[in-house]
Amino acid sequence: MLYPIMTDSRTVIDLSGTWDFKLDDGGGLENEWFAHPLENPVSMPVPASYNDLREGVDFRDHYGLVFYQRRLSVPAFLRRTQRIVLRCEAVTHHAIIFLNGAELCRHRGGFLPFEVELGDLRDGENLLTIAVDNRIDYTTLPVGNPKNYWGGSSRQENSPQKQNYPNFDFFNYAGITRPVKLLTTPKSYIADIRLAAEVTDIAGDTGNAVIHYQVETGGEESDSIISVAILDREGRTIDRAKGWDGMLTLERATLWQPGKAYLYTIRVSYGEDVYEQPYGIRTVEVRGTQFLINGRPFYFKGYGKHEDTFPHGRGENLPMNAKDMSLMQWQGANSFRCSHYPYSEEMLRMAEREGFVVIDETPAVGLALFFGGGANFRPDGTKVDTFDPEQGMHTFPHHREVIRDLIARDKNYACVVMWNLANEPDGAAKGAYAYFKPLFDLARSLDPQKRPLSISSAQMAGGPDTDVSARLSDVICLNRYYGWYEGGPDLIAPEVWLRQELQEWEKLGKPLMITEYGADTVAGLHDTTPVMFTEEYQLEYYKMNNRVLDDFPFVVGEHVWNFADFATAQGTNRVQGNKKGLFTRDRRPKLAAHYFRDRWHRIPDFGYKQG
Ligand code: GCB
Repeated sequence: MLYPIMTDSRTVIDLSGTWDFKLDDGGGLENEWFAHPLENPVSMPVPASYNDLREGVDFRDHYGLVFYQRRLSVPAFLRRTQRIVLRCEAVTHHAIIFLNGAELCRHRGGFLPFEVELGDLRDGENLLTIAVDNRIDYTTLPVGNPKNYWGGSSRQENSPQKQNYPNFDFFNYAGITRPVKLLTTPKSYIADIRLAAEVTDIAGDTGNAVIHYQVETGGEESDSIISVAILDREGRTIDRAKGWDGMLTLERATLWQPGKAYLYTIRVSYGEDVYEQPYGIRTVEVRGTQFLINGRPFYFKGYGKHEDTFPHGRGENLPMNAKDMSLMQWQGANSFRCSHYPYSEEMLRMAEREGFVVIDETPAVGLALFFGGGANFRPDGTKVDTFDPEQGMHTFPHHREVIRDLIARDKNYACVVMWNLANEPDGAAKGAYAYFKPLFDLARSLDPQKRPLSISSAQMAGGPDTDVSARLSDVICLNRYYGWYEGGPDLIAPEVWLRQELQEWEKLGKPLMITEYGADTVAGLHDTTPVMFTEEYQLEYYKMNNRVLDDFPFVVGEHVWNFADFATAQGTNRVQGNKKGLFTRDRRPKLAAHYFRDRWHRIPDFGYKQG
């Protein structure tokens, strides 16, 4: 799926702005709110999560549909000559699109783009309505619970007011969270480009590269020929080819490197249509216990993040993206994980330009009935397995869809070096292998670059003998909280346990990285004795954990949890959100942020461990 850009043949019209908005009263669809201008709407910015933008719990915790609406006029000359497509970058979680009262399409999933052609635009004004559904359950990703298993009281469960009960630890923000755009293309158009490079004779920043390309076209029949060219940063054409698929050859190509991005442009023409794809040439490979980028052993320094700011919620926040990138660079980090859902393409495009390494993740979080205790028992006391075909979770079809859509969107990014297919699934459960094996196979078959695959494993999935990740992942990714959930406030025994656990994983002969470790820390809480929740405890916690990680050559990276504090559902163990950030939610550093700054500037991107 191509990112929308303007070229000699294409336009993009951003529909961001203030839209009309109304919470459903339960009868919005039945009473066809989409067929007429909304009665008594409120103003709502697009893009943004709506939850924190008006006061009151009913608004913030609304359950079900909301309606967004705006009028739309499209110049007649464009309608005559071009194909007009509505593109939603992300609607969380499910969308129904209506144009002039008629349903155009439905889309499930809140973090990936979808497009629909607008064939029936009228002269003058058209009425565009997007109904957005925030309901989550055992068929959706992320997963919602039927009841509150996360520290709510039974009163809450019996309340007549229906609610979402996220089976995950971040606030269930909803709405039109990324831009809605109109894009136009010629009637015969370039639909997709797939790129993968083979690089040989790597020396320093260069290598000899052969880029394999495949172009897909769509729309009206045409006998036009596809031409492909690769241009360097100065706009010089380096090689050309013709046809649906083929090869471009570059001698001494400049490689895309962490911290030193170099992007070529792949220019594709087909009849009237022209598209330009930025492209970084690099290789990624797991060899033995090493993670190689351009043939050299890379060490991941960075974070699990969230798209979470006040008051936008998960709404795209370009200034904060820029600030985050700057803070990550200030700290000497080189990578982040898109925990726990695909991030906006604006963020990926920034990482691509800045040479920041990304682990791209599906929204498969909450795929475990072990959370909260009690979720996994039938009334008769027998256990329900997460992947029980009847009473377990039914996320498989949607999981397949999001893997397909994620790779369709992000396959050409050099910054994306690994696909993480799920966060903390019930990896030791009966049926876990049967569930995940086809998903790994699917991801491998779809990715033209055959990137490594992983799952971020929960402590409860156990060690290499029980956790399905041991059999399937190319890189073992562990979320571990030794010294917090495991053993905190003691930091002595947890150090021993972490060492013991890593010794077990080491026997597998695969590289391992820590994709989460952290301790809740309320900024401004201090003590001479490092007690839990103080900034001093967070610091000691990380020093202990890092001491262990440094002793294991097969550990190829450390991603702290989390880059910044973030909003969650309410519960007895969350103080206005999750406070494990190295930075506060408004991006002020805690003590540990300075410690990591010092540490990461001393750890090189390459060759830190002699694996
Ligand atoms: C985890 C989850 C993450 C939580 C974190 C925590 O293991 O992957 O979503 O926020 O723990 O802080 O408890």
